[in-house]
Amino acid sequence: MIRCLAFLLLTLAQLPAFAAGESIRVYNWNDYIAPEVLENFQKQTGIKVDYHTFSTAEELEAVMASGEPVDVAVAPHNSLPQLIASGKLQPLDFNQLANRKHLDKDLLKKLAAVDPDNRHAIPYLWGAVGLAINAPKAEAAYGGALPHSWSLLFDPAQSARLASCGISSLDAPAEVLSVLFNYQGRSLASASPARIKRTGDLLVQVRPNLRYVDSERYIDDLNNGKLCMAVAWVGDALGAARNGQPVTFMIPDEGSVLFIDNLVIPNNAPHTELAYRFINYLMSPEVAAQITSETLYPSGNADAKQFLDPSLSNEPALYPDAELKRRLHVLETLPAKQAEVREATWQRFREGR
Ligand code: N2P
Repeated sequence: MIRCLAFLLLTLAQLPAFAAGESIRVYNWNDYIAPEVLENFQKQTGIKVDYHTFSTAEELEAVMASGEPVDVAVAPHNSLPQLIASGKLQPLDFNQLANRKHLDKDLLKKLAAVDPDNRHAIPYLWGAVGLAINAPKAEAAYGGALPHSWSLLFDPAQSARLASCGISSLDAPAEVLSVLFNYQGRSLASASPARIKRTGDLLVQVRPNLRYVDSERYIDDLNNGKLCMAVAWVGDALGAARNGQPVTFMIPDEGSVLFIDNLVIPNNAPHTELAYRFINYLMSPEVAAQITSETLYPSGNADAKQFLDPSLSNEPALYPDAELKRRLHVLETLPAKQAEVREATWQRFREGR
């Protein structure tokens, strides 16, 4: 009888701590996790993940504003000040995040500028914006070697030469406007609303040279050779190369922006305790490495590196060297008035009119 009871207790101890049927609702960017990570979490814990994706920061903002109950979301760093100020995020209980010790300290320091003391956000994946270039197609259309410059996009005469082989832009107003200001030798952070509007006019001027403005559609099109140049997030560009396309990820000489995407627990999360378990799972170095290997975005987890294939831990786009780091700046957060002008300008660009 005693032996039997001991066996039963042992068996119970090995079962997931949560009864089947519990679930959490998660919102993440498209193509931003390894599917087996979700499957393994569900298998190991019995917690079902009701997984949703979005492809623009604006979509996530709409979800957060709608009051829909969400347990875990992946929010860009430049959305954090507004989310925190409006009370949309829970301050984190670090005691429930044992794997927090693996996080990249430099990244935490950068994040503290938008989330004081790192109270609300856990860096998940990050990276640069650049140009994904299918060189054989682009050089043929351009008529020779390509300059290492954002002029390929922002100079209307240059982008017109590439229009026939297909250009696309991310639907990412903060990133693209910041890169354009930087290309012009100016800073978006200190720009007046009038200046933002004028700079937006330049974007509208090159719009006819672009096929579309979309942050998801370009992934397939790069993979199928249907575009020769795309404003891209690093992992999406490296993904096309992994799929055998002659696509390279170029960070032009003028430099570019960095984004940091973060795991957060919204204030209205119905299952906070399960949310912590999910976040802590994603923060284990092996799991973080699995995610980087699949998505090709650099990890917020410093200890993930040792679990990566050397082809990835030696990839400069994932682990930039000092020279590249100097040319990358963290995407700035704009005051509300400037952000409004940026959005209005962007509508015109996105729709192409
Ligand atoms: C991957 C999404 C990248 C997120 N498709 C950039 N913030």
